[in-house]
Amino acid sequence: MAGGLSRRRLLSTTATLAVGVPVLAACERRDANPAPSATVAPQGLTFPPGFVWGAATSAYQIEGAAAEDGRGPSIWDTFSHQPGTIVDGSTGDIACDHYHRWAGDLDLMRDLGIRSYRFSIAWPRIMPTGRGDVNSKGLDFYKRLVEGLHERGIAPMATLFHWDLPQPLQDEGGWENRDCASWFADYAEVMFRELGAQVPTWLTINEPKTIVQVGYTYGSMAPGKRDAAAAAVAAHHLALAHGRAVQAFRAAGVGGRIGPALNLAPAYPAQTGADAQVELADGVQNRLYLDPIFRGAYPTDAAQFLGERPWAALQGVVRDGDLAIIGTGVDLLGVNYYNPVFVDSQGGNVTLKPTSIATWEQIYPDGLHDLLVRLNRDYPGVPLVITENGIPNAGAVDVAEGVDDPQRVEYLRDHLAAAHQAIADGARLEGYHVWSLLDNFEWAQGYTQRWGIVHVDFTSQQRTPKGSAAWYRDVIARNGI
Ligand code: GCO
Repeated sequence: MAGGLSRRRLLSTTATLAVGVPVLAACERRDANPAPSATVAPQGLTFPPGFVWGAATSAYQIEGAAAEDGRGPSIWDTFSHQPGTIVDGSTGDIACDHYHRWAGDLDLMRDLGIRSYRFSIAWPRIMPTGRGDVNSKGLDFYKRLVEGLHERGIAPMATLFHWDLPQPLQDEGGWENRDCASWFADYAEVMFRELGAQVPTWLTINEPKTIVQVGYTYGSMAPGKRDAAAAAVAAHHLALAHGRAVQAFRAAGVGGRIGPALNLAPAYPAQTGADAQVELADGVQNRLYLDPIFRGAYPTDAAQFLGERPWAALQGVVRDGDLAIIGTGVDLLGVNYYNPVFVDSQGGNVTLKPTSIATWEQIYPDGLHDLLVRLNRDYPGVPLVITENGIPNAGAVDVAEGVDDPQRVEYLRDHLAAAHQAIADGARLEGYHVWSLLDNFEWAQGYTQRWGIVHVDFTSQQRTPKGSAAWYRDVIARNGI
C-alpha cells in the first residue's frame, strides 16, 4: 500500500469515495517531476512588526533513540517495523538522532534567526505505557530542550500529539476507545504542570484529518486500519481529546495559549457545474474538523459527505456534553497548508496544478491566501499561525546536490507572498513555520523525501544548511521577502 498511493493522494480521494465515484477516477496523476509554481511573487513585501518566523518538526520524525531512557513503543514503531509499510523499508529508530544532537540543532536555528520552534512531545517518552507513572528521564529531555530554546532566544511551541500513540493504548482500542480522550488529557495535564510556565504556545493534536483518513480509512499510516466507521469514531474521540486537553490547560491556570493544528485544503471546482461537490469536499477536508471546535457542532451535511454508515457510527459515540467540551474556546488555530483540492462535477479530485515530488502536493500558493481569508471570515476572531508549509526534494541526493534547492525557495517565497496578501486582506496571521527544519523520516515515504531546509546525511548525521536555509535567514532578518 505504502508504495502505491501516497498519503495525501489518499487524502484527496476521500470526497470521491464518500460519494461513491471510483477511486481511480480521482487518482489521475501528473508526472511526478517537480515543476515551478505558476505564480510569480512580487518582491519587497514586509510583514507586520512582530511577525513570528519559525520552523517545525515532530518527535518520531527526528528524535530516534526509540528505546532509550525508558521510552515505550508507539504505534509508529510497530507500524514502521512491519515489512511493506514504508517505501524504503526504513524506520524512525534513529532518524536524525535529534535526541542526542538537539543542542546542535538548536544552534542551527539560532544561527538562522528562527524565533519560534514547533516540536512535538513523544507521549511514550513521558508515559511509556500511555498512562500512569511519569518517566522522569523522558520529561527531562523536553525540559532541557525548552530551556535550550529559551537560552537561544527561540520561543517553544509544543505539539502534544503528532501521531505517536503509545502502543499499549492502541492495544486497548486507541482512538476508537472513548477512554483515549481521558488518557490524553491526563498526559496533557502532566505536561502543563511540568512545562506550562516555560512553553508559551501549545498545540493539542496535529492533523486529526490525516489520522482519520490515512491511519483509519486507507491504512497506509499507523495504525493501519481500513474501516470508514472506525475512522469516524476516531474523529470524534480525537476531537474530544482536544477539548479535554484545552479544559485541562485552563484548569492548570498556566499562562500561554493553546489551540489545534489542522491541515486544511481549500476546495475549488475543476469545471463548471461542480459547486455542490466542492461543498461536500470542503466538508471532508475542512469543516468536519473546524466546526466542532469553533462552532460546537458537526456540519449539518456530514451524513452526505461522510456517507451514512460512518456518520451513524460517529453519532453513535457522541454523548451529551461532548460538543460543549470540544467547543471549549481556544487561543489560536495552527494551520498546516500544503495543497488545495480541485473537484469535478462527479466529485472526483483532479490534479490541475504542478506537483512536488510528493505527487499529492499540488502547488497553489493562492490556496493559502484563500484559506486564511476564509478562516477569518467563517471562523472570526481566532488568531492564525501557519504551523506547517513546505516542499520535499528527492531522497537520493548527495550533499552537493541536496543543498541546492531553488524550487523550495520559490515555493516558500510564493506562499509567503500569498500569506502577506491574506494579511492585507484582513487575516489575523501571526506567524509562519516552515516544514521542516531538518530532512527527516517522512512517514510511509521513509527517507525518500527530504522536506528540510537543512540537509541531513543519515549515515554521518551531518547537518548542512541548504540554499533555502540561507534564503530564509535573510527573510527573517528583513522581516519580509
Ligand atoms: C503532516 C505532518 C508532517 C509531515 C509533513 C510533510 O503534515 O503530515 O505534520 O509530519 O511530515 O506534512 O508531509
